[in-house]
Amino acid sequence: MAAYDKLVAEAAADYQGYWGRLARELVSWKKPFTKVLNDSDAPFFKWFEDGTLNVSYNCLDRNVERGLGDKTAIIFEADDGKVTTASYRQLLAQTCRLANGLRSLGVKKGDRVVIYISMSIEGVAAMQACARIGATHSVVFGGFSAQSLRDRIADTGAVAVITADQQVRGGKQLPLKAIVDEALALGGCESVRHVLVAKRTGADVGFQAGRDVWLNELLAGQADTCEPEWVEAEHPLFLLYTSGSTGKPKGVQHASGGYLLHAALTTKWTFDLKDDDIFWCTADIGWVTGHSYITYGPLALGGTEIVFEGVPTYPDAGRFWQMIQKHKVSVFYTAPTAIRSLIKAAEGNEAVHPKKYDLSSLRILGSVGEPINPAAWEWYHQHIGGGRCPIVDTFWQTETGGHMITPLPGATPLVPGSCTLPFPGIQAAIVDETGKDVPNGQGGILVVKQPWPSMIRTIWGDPERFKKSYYPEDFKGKYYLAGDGAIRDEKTGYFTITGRIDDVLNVSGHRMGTMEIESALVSHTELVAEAAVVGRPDDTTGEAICAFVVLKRPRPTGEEAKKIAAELRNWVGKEIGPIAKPKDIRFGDNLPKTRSGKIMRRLLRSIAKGEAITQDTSTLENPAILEQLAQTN
Ligand code: 6R9
Repeated sequence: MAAYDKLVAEAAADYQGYWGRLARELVSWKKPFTKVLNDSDAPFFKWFEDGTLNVSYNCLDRNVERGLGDKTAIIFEADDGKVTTASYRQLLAQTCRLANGLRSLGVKKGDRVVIYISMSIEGVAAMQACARIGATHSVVFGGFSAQSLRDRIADTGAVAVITADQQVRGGKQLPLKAIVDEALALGGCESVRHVLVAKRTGADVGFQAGRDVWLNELLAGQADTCEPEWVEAEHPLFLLYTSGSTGKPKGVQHASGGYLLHAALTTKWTFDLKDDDIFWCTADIGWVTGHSYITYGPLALGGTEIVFEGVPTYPDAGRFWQMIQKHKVSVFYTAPTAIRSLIKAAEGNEAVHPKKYDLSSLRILGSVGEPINPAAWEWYHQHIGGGRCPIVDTFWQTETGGHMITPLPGATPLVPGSCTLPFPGIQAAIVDETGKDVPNGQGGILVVKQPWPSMIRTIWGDPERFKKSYYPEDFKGKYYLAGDGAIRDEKTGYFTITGRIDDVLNVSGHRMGTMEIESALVSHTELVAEAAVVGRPDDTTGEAICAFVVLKRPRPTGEEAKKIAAELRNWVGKEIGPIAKPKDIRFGDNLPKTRSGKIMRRLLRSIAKGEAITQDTSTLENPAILEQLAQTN
């Protein structure tokens, strides 16, 4: 902790000097920067702006040049357990061939490329290849529907899509290319000139000559060296879509230099990554955690990591523990929702209990995506970490690029359920609605008072929305608003995140906007008149999605209600993706509204939880509806 305090003091005394020093130590620059931060156009901050670099050079070539060419970069385990590895030299060659292939198709610096592929070495190489030629990638999680994929392709104006014939998860073959075809057929994606298709299963898929290209054929003719495109530090490395409280998902834009710095630095300090570690982050590359702690951070440091195609419950719920044993994983990073479901599975079935496995290789455990409840924390600590391994509970967001509040392992004294203290250099604080600091022990709104290198640069194509969402006038446009509530412990100053303060739900660690799900429901124009979506606590998934729906026909009951609920669930699955399917759907003649016509969501939240309504309902236009909604189910 003395070292931690020293770093915090260094950042406090000379903020720019601190970040400048780290950017020189961790990132290799083609042209060194002379200026650390440019805040003249706040909140559009620029970091290291006159420096140039290439992110893929930093993650690959640099390690080969350091003598790590034969070191394993990626240990890939397929759904069926088959293992393939790639050394740094091999990953560099694969990335270069793909980068050359993209260039041969006319893809160049500044173009956007959408990647819709499952967990694979190809997926990581595709991201690295985009970075190599200065194309901005936007990875779309393989669980999103054709409609969601279309929206993202259209918003980015991508010139190419990289995908695979199929994906394999939990023993099942699922479509990828067919969904890309469907997405492109929906229209609005005329910018797409090419679809690159990797062969995963060899399944028969549609092929449009001229547009579609088999990846293996494209790569066969390419050289395995490729001159990197040296880009300015602020060049957009990627766009990643995430849910906000209103409107459609927003394309969070990240820069190259500052992002790479924080991805590398947090991997180094939060995970204490050492040369002989086997690091495993179980996230998907479709989420920000997969970007920072699979594709970029560990590779920038020359680490060895696992990339896993499958799911934690196949062939059984011992899969994670079996893989930790098999690959001698030393640093393991996963989500509370996975831990909770594996606790349930282990309690129900001795055979998949972690005690059946040798987990002695582990030295550090991590948690991300949602608050970890103390009971899950204790189980993780005892049964997975053998009571020996520190747990780093890392709070951060798509927008922050890397860890913001987290313990440093072995240093920070741990408290279950608390993400403890800000990462050195991050000015996290808790304020009230007017932006005034609140004293410890009193909850408030989580903000970050100073810009940091890996922060979101803008929302793609919508700078006004960026300003409004993250630098609202309430705080005089000065502080970054995370969208979470938090409280600091009176004695230790430790942070505990109390959850989102906006209309964003966190279901199994996935961010879902209630408005997005409502729009999907009401887009079923034949059936649905009106819909309101709220969250309720769930033991396994953290939060569960509850939809209150008014149909264009009389309120259904019994079997008919079940049938329509199933139809609407599938509809939402098709519109957004299976992760957005409501767990509960209740039908009403109406929704509780104020006299001015506003839906009173806080009442719906109480009903969804099964709580008695204690709130003031005097402004309600139609109080009788509450009883009806409470009865349904
Ligand atoms: C990395 C990631 C961000 C939201 C965030 C917060 C929640 C993430 C957390 C946590 C409590 C943690 N969250 N980590 N809450 N403790 N350790 O998850 O990004 O998908 O953008 O979600 O997730 O609510 O605002 P993203």
